[in-house]
Amino acid sequence: SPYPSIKAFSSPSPSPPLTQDDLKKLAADKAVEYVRSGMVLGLGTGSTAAFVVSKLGELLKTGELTDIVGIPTSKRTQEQAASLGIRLSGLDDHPKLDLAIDGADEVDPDLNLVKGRGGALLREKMVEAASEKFVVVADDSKLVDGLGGSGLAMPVEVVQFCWKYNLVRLAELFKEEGCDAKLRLDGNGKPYVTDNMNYIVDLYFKTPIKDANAAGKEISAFEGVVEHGLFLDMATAVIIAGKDGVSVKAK
Ligand code: ABF
Repeated sequence: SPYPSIKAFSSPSPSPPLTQDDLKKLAADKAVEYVRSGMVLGLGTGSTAAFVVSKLGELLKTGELTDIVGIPTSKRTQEQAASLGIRLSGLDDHPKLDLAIDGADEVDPDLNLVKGRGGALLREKMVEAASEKFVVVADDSKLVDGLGGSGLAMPVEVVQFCWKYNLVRLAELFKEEGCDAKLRLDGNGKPYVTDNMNYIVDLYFKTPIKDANAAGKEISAFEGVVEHGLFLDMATAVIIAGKDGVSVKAK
């Protein structure tokens, strides 16, 4: 035909929408911009943090970063980082970190967090509390108005001994929030065992936690509770990736 096809006039087809993994990677790449050579760095756990670790591996390989010491927050992260040739250490040798980067399950407007659905909350909290700066990486599905408001689990790590005793006490503590407490199971229907050989009781709330500060203190006061997933006043910045781009909220 003498006429050019309509296709020739049409604008290029729009790029496919970003997947959740694309968003996680965008947040991870932004966070890695905070990393400098020579830093002692807390390495988080979870799929978003895994993008951070692999980006660090790339930059060490190209020589854009040098002399990084990583403090992993789980055995999983330890294995990933080791496979990328990242030098690793622990809090005993490096009790002060320059920066920790990790994911989160919920982020509230004041940068308070729920963490630990990945099961690594104890080491995460220890490493992140020891860090001068703690940057959170997340996609925008993690934003909530109040902690516990996503309807997903808020984990509490408990010792194995008489775990049910604490499960019942935890459910009772959050009666007003309509709390359902469940022992976390692994893929085989057996109790999930953390890196520290403890169990996890997952708390599901019908309404957000009324006073997260008070709740954190009350949970910690239970004998046999090792740690909980409320990370309050710990994050120095949160990097959120959404379909409209990446935003950084800092304290
Ligand atoms: C870690 O990984 C945990 O504290 C949190 O539970 C989880 C988030 O995982 P993902 O990035 O895969 O959503 O940060």
